[in-house]
Amino acid sequence: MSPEEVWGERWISASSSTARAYMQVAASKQSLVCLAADKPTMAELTELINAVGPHIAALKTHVDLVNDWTPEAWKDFCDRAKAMDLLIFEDRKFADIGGISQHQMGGIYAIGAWSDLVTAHLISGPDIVDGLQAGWADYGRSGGVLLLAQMSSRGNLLVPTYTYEVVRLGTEHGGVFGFIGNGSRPTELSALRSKVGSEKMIWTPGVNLKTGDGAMGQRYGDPTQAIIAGSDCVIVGSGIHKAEDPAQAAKAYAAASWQGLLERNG
Ligand code: S5P
Repeated sequence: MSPEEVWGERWISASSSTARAYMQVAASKQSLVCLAADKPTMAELTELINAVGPHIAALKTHVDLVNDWTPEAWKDFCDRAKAMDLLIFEDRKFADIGGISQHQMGGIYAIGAWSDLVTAHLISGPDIVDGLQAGWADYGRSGGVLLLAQMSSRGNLLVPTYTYEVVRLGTEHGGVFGFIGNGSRPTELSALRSKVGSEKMIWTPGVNLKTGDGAMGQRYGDPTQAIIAGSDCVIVGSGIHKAEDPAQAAKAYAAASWQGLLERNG
């Protein structure tokens, strides 16, 4: 199926070339899964991506939790992801003023040099998005920001009035790729989708084939239900990387997410 056939309105309304690139890869791999590669060593990260790369459409990293990080090993890892057509999404959850966020795209990790997407809170106001765009421009690159509109964790403070302000400001900004929504609660997610409209992406963590409560306040919902409710990508960490057979698990999440897209019908 062509991306337009399977994504329908979202494909037609997308204004971002990165969103289209994602939708194309997702359609060709029949997977709306972003792997949350939360492993502490470069060897484990490499082993994981080698095993699951064909079944995922994007790669999410937390560069600052890797114990043996080196620029060379990281470059190798990113090259591997690129060869598998994966967008690289650094989940840094920036939250500072614009100018500091710009410089935080640099530093030792040089996030602006290799990330295609980053997460940010909008708590400091909309200039953070310009700061992050300037951070990519410092490396002669561009990228997209995913704003946290909802969170999956229990007791979070992103109340609906805050969520909808994030959506209002974010939908107007060309540097915003989309929003993080709560994958564990389909009703909250449908409400978010109706506010966001069809142009921007919603990506959702808090997803596991085994639904219910996770460790330390994490909550999990079902991948198919999340896509039907309006998510465009399920972010899955432990469901894949803690499975006995991560490749088989990634395949199962891919199938569940794809089924959701077919049921949603665009
Ligand atoms: O609200 C959120 C936002 C994010 S980006 N809740 C989350 O869990 N995340 C991230 O998704 C979190 O940082 C982690 O990398 C991943 C969820 O991992 P899992 O092991 O619970 O699937």
